[in-house]
Amino acid sequence: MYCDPDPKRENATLVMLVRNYEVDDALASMRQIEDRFNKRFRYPWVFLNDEEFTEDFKRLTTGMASGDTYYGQVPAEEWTWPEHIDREHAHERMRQMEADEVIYGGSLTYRHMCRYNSGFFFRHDLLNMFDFYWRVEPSVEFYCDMLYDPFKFMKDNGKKYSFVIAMPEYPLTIPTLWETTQEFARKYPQHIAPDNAVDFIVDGGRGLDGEFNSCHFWSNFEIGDLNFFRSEAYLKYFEFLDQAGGFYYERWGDAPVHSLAAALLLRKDEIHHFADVGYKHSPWMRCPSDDESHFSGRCLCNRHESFDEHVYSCLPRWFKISGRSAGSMPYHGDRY
Ligand SMILES: Nc1nc2c(ncn2[C@@H]2O[C@H](COP(=O)(O)OP(=O)(O)OP(=O)(O)O)[C@@H](O)[C@H]2O)c(=O)[nH]1
Ligand SMILES: [Mg+2]
Repeated sequence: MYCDPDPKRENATLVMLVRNYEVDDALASMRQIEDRFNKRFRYPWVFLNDEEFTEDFKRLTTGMASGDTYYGQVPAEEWTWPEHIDREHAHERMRQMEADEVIYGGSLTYRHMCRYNSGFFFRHDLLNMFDFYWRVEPSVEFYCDMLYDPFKFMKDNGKKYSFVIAMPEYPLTIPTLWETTQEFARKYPQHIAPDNAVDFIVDGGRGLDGEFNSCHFWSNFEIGDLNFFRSEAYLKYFEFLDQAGGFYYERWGDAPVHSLAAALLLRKDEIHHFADVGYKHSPWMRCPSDDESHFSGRCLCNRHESFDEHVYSCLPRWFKISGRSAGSMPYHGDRY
């Protein structure tokens, strides 16, 4: 158990999986989160890497952090293909996906990364001591001050997963992810939550029998409850997917995996859309649409260029099933 010296803080951390050579991009993300939020709270940062962090990386990122910093290496056995994967077949599929110009279609390390983010990051030794995490990637941008503690908001409101951007996944990366998920749901109905968000991922009210509409939460931003990922339901789901082999024979991303899990294993009221966060992970940005965020000077972004307005945004589906609307800004508790 992580023993936080400040009782005002939640048992939570910022976390970044990152390579040494991405240090400048990591610092750029950190600077923004520190300025917009963390300098008032001083939450710790956990950095994870499949290789050892360099002294330079550690010194620079520790210098940028207002809270404590921790550096961990991913266990080698969690960053490789599992035994049951037919490597020759996987290589063949990778060559094919590369020829089909699927983004990262030919990359093995990208697959290791997606599998790691799907099944392991939340049980790394350094994260075992925390309840909540905020995932940060290198080179992301935050356009708005966050004047309250989102971890406290999550905890006080029973939220277990959250997002800012939702869009369709590229179907060529996940040809059999949905049928594998349907199989899981048939085999383990006890893990499917009542009042879940299946209507976000399947159109027309057809539930688990329908087709996946490819909508997923863009997981490069996530604030979530680590105990959800460490739950029996999620671990069973990950294990089931891992056995099916799609992390390697296809190119299942952690975003659709986390999203399908959140949509089916959680109640929909346990998922939160942070409507007040302005955020960019290239090439897409989104910006709060309400007047107050702009007239107060809290945000600096063009709401008319927001991905929320894009025809590909899945946010309207979320609003439909959650009963929220673009302008509604839920109460977020105390400001500091
Ligand atoms: N340590 C380590 N981190 C990685 C590796 N590959 C990706 N990551 C990290 O995993 C996260 C996701 O990888 P990205 O390359 O950003 O993947 P993406 O967001 O789908 O694609 P782009 O950002 O558009 O390139 C980022 O935080 C990366 O820094 C790797 O081989 N080693
Ligand atoms: Mg990225």
